[in-house]
Amino acid sequence: KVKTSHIALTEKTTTFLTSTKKMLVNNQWIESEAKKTFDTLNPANGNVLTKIPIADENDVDNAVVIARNAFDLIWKDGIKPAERSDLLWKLATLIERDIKIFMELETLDNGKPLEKAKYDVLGAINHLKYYAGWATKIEGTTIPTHSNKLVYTKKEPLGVVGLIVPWNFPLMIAIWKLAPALACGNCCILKPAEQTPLTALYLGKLILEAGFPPGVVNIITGPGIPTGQAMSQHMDIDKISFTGSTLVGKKIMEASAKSNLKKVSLELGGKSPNVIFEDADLDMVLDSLQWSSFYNTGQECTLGSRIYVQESIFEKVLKSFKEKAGKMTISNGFNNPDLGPMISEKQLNTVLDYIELGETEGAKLVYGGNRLDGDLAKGYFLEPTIFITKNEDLTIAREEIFGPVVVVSKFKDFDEVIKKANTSKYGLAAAVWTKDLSKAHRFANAIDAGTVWINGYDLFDAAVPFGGFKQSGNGKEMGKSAIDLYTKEKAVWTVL
Ligand code: TXE
Repeated sequence: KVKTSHIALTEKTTTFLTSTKKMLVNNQWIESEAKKTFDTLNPANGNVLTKIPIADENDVDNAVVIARNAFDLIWKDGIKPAERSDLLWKLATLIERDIKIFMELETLDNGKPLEKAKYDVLGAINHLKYYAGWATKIEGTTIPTHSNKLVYTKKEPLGVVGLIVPWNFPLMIAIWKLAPALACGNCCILKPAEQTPLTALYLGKLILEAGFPPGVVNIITGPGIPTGQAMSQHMDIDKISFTGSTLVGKKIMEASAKSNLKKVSLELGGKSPNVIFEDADLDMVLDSLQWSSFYNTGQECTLGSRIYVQESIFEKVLKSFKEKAGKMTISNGFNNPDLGPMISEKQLNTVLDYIELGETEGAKLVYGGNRLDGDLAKGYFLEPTIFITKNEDLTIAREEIFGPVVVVSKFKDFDEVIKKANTSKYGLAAAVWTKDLSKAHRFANAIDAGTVWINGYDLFDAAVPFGGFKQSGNGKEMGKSAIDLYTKEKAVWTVL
């Protein structure tokens, strides 16, 4: 039973929540063949929101056959780039119309504060509009070789692409993948995370309303095993685009190698350094630090989870950081707090285990560390948590925790902090705070990370490539780079 009585949901959200959830394949709503389902929960109180189908190998296979036919028969040659562009723009305007419903569903399913869910939906809309522009601008080149040869290149769609999405930004990351994949002319099989399937399924309704031809966008649901695994092992999926854990990213690459060598792009974990030099504008730093450390209850791949502060300002920064953390509000996302719950009991327990380990390994817990009780006891709420340490080898300083937990440490000078910052196996993002722009750019050169922010944090735009180095993944989403992720380049030689 859906318990939402204390929340005034819009009527459309309630109707959607109480309807039977099916998967979208060939523009039809279908159950899984085996009729198995799982529950999706509200992390603010642990209540079951609704039942969701589990797609097994057969269901995945069925979706692939449909997507392949749609690609061969309709989408590949029968639709002009300008029509793809129109469809993407139309989808963006439909999401705009239903923004409140998306926000409510995201808050129910993921727990995030309603106003923060709005940023995600706006991000999704911007992405669709940006890639609607790209659909008509995917061009090849002509290459001079010999005077009696004409050589040109074409960028062709890959065919059928599988898009596997995590639960931390469910709609937004789905669109980060769907928008460029469709702009490039692929047919898609989208699998949302099992924790947060609702916005993807609602999106399916708008896919139909926008008028996408049957089989072009298919949305199937289920856990990593069997659903995601069946996708990554499938012999007729041309590419998997994945965002999630490094562990699963490796499994997907392995499955690709063992099946059809499908292309794989991966956006994985991080342990991003946030470096504060003594000549930084401290007001700017301190306005940002609580958000770069705890945004989305720390469930963010770019989280600035390793904070390095130059020794002369260490105490001052730490004092103010603790005060700001202490003022952050924590509550059900519908109350618009700073921080909502964590996604699940499992994730909460993982993070609590890291906190315990941090203390046993000798880091000093200077703020937080506790699950919230009282009115919030049924949900998965955790205090923002700050450790300090001198030891870079601690587990909590090396591994991605994926919760509101940061480790702060001191550094003396530029060379020391670069060395420390670059020790990580991850290389997703990094930030540097200083008024000395020459130093900032030397930092940007020296740091091994796919994104560097100077005097800011978590800046994103549909036009700017995003993706990690080292074990944070491969391939760049967003911007022009995503066009390369969803196309293959063909060279054509002509003897004149
Ligand atoms: O991720 P999973 P989980 C990291 C973060 C977090 C950890 C575990 O450190 O603590 O991962 O989270 C699908 N084949 N990130 O367990 O399992 C799954 O159904 C194919 C970082 O939730 O990687 C879901 O759709 N697919 C991150 C998606 O993979 C599989 C975001 C992500 O789930 C699969 C989330 C399999 N064998 C977690 N197993 C980021 N980069 O932002 C699971 N999946």
